[in-house]
Amino acid sequence: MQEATVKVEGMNCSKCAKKVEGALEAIGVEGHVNLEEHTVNVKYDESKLGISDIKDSIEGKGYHVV
Ligand SMILES: [Cu+2]
Repeated sequence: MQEATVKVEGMNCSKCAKKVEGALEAIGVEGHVNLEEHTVNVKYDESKLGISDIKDSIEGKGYHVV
């Protein structure tokens, strides 16, 4: 398992957090949003996907990965 923290712009409420976490869950990533820090902590299997897939799934929900 690989762990990383990504900085995401545009998340401002718990609904945003749920949307991002749900999108990550759908690709098999355990995500935890920190709304104050504007970050998402992710845990993922690096043999199955990479950080670019994580960025794509977050951006697919309309948020910007910095
Ligand atoms: Cu929101």
